[in-house]
Amino acid sequence: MQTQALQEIAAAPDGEALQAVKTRYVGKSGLVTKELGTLGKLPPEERKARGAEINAVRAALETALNEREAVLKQAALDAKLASEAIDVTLPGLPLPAGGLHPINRVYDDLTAIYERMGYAVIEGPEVEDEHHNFEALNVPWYHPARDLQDTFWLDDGRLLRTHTSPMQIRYMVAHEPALKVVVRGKVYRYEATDATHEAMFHQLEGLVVGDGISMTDLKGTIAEMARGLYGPTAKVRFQPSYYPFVEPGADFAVWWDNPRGESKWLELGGCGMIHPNVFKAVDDLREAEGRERVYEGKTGFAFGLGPERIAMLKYGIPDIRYFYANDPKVIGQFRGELG
Ligand code: FA5
Repeated sequence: MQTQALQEIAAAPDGEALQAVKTRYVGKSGLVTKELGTLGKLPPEERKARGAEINAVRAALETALNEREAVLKQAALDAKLASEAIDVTLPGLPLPAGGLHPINRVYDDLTAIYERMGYAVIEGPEVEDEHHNFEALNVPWYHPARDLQDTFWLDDGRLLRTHTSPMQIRYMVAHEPALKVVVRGKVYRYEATDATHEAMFHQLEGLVVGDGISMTDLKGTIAEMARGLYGPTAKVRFQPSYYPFVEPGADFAVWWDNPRGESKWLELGGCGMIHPNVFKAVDDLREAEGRERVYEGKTGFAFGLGPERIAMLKYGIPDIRYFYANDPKVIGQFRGELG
């Protein structure tokens, strides 16, 4: 029995099997235990020797059981550790990294150009009032130009700004000339979208006010921006246009001379010399706040452009709606690069 039991102990593959062997031999009703129970039936002179013999078997089995248990426990522990082991020589898991949105890249290019020319860079509120978005910009409520910029109105009578031009008013009310500033930020228009029009897009607005500022300064500034964006051979084109807050007004385009063979005139935005009515509206607002009237008689220019147009060509993105659809296949291409 001992030989048989020792073989079974040695062959037990895991703790459970070992426990079964233990129960079968040395458990309460195990084979060895039962053998001890038969001692009483033996004649007294045989009992002692037989008892010693059975106890020796029992001790041998218990020793073997304990040793086998220790071996199996260690093996189980080793297996668990092996399954949890980390190979520190493997390459690390890639961490998801963000990147600058293409519109912010274009903004950064543009603002760097204007900062070199001494402009301050500011932002302003996206929720505006009618007075700053239209009225003070020489667009009274009955003016047909209001239809050109269909508006999202809020319940309280305010609106989502349709352009960054209201910041011309806010900046001039708060600051005295001379000044040079560019505004960056989102604007909103209630219009059907297509490949080149979104209901939310961005603008860069420029404003320069001082004494003796002329159309020549405006053209030189736009040309300097074009060279900053597209290199020393960049060309600019101005065409007469109408915006109520400038006179004269123009639209400007930049020659996009591009290695992919997509060279063309890129219509970028509108510009012009600040209309005297705008300076008057600013002085009225300043006066209402107890500030000095300082703008009448000044001269200045302003411009506003859409960075989406620049980004679409620069990065070869055919549809403006890709910028804001949050499709990782588009935006993911700009991941990890911060330049
Ligand atoms: C304006 O918004 C004027 N405030 C610009 C201005 C400022 C003129 C200062 C004179 C002086 P306009 O509506 O044309 O103008 O828009 C300017 C530029 O914004 C456009 O040339 C175009 O690049 C961009 N833009 C206009 N509408 C959209 C649109 N729905 N989606 C994307 N870009 C647009």
